[in-house]
Amino acid sequence: MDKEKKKIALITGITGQDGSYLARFLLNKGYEVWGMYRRSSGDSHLERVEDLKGKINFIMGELSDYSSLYKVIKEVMPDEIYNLAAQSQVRVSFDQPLYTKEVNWFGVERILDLVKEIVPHARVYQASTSEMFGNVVQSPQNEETPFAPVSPYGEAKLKAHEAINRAKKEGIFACGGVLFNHESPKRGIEFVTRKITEGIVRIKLGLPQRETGKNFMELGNLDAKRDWGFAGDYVEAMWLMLQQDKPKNYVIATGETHSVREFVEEAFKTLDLPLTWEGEGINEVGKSQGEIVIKINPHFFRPNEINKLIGDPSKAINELGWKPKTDFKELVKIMIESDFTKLKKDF
Ligand code: NAP
Ligand code: G4F
Repeated sequence: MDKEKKKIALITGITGQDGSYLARFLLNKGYEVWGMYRRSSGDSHLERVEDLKGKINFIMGELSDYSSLYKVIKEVMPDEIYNLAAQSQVRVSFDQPLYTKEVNWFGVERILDLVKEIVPHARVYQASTSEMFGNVVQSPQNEETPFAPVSPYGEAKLKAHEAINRAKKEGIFACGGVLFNHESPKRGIEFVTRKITEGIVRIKLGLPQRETGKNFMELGNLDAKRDWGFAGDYVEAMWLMLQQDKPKNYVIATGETHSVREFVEEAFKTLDLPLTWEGEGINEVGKSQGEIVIKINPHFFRPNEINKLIGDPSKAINELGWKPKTDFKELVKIMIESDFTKLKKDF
């Protein structure tokens, strides 16, 4: 890319998992990258992007505040906007439904309104989600599958997705990437995959669990199935969507589904630890070398659960030339190795 004509990208949610991968990807593509972060009482939320200080521009902004978004967009004047910021935890959305809608739905309406006013040429990527499908019967899910969300998070994201479709009809280049679960060593510890890899490494090293201080992990529904990919692969798809001739929505997934139980089993295998299951329902336990290492805690169940998600990424493969590069086993290995290295250092 010509130095004088660097494209300007604005990433909201720069401090999150995807923001940190996408910023690196766009820097490599020669973009001038601006990352929007929100106010916090400390600096710790910047840890995923610590090494990007001096390489990208950081700008403070808040999705629930129109005037702050106005200032951000006016100052950055982006060519591409990647709206990754969100209250992204499904479980939390049941306890904070209105806040979740304020940020995940109205935040998107605010951005689209400002794009129309200030930068109508800008291309907009919206972080839509497989959570919008709910417990739909069609499997695997693709771009034609009807949406039927079962959580406030899914509902808010669907409203935002509809706003994106509306903006498209009004002439804005806006795309909704319907991304299935994607994970990495940078995944937040409150999501199940990272909770598992970090927790099992603690078991391997004989360290107490971070959450409970005890020697066993607590998990919720072991039988939910998700289509898990690697975040580093998925940010490329976000960028590709904004480089097309026409704005379209795409499903981004691996096309494989695994249960939480299978993720746990694979993680134990990766660390050469034995694992057996005993009991049923909330009394089920996971045992390793004679010790109980996993218990079920109903606190982690959801009022409404999605039992199985599996995506069909054919449209993205055919039209974007995108494909997932990291398979399930490799993903578990990458996450385990990273947690092992981190915890071993502090040990
Ligand atoms: P994440 O790690 O939870 O990051 C979310 C980001 O949003 C953080 O930077 C967070 O800032 C920021 N944020 C939250 N509320 C905000 C607000 N009110 N104003 C401004 N910023 C705010 O999520 P992720 O995994 O990177 O996911 C990125 C996006 O993709 C999210 O929109 C998520 O809903 C969506 N998505 C994710 C997946 C997945 O499997 N990862 C799948 C489909 C869709 P703090 O650091 O200050 O909290
Ligand atoms: O890791 P999770 O919390 O991810 P979830 O709910 O699927 O949401 C993630 O993926 C969505 C895409 O489909 C994104 F839109 C969203 O932002 C987020 O990134 O839970 C995965 C599964 C669920 O079925 C949950 O019930 O794991 C089950 N689970 C079992 N025990 C647990 C636990 N989930 C969490 N977080 N913690 C547990 O202890």
